[in-house]
Amino acid sequence: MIEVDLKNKPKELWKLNPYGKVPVLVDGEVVVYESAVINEYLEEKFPQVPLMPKDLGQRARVRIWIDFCNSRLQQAGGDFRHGIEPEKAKEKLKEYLLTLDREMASRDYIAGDYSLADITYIPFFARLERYGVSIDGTLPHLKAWIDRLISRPAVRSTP
Ligand SMILES: N[C@@H](CCC(=O)N[C@@H](CS)C(=O)NCC(=O)O)C(=O)O
Repeated sequence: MIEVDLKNKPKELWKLNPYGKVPVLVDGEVVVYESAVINEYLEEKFPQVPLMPKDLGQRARVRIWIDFCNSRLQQAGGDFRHGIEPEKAKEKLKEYLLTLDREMASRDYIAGDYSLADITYIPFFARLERYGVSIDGTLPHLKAWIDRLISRPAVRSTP
């Protein structure tokens, strides 16, 4: 694993990813960027550890929740963090977290079994303070899901 100083990006990063962002996966000759695409690549490369359901409808559910994280939650969190209409971003964050709390009232994982959808939320949940978010007793189902995810050994052992 190569860590990159994002305030002083090396030229190599731009060669690998025209967006100049991390993460980037280099697998031999294959270069993959965009975390959702990296996750799908790893899913297809290592089918022995399935993180996508077989059922077509369930697969769509997984992708809907991946999209919710990337296009809504992460977007609002990023806006808050970078001071882009922060009040509006905070309202959006509250709305999205409430939606997730309601969803999680009836299940342990966001789209059935533990899947790529849950994994997509982990970086956000592991850094809630960055986004000015604290999860209190008003969002108990969301809190239980976050605890379930961040206490996984693979998550705990990730720096
Ligand atoms: N949609 C991209 C977003 C990647 C992203 O924003 N990465 C941040 C670090 S978490 C970054 O590289 N920021 C540096 C920059 O935007 O200049 C993904 O999911 O991979």
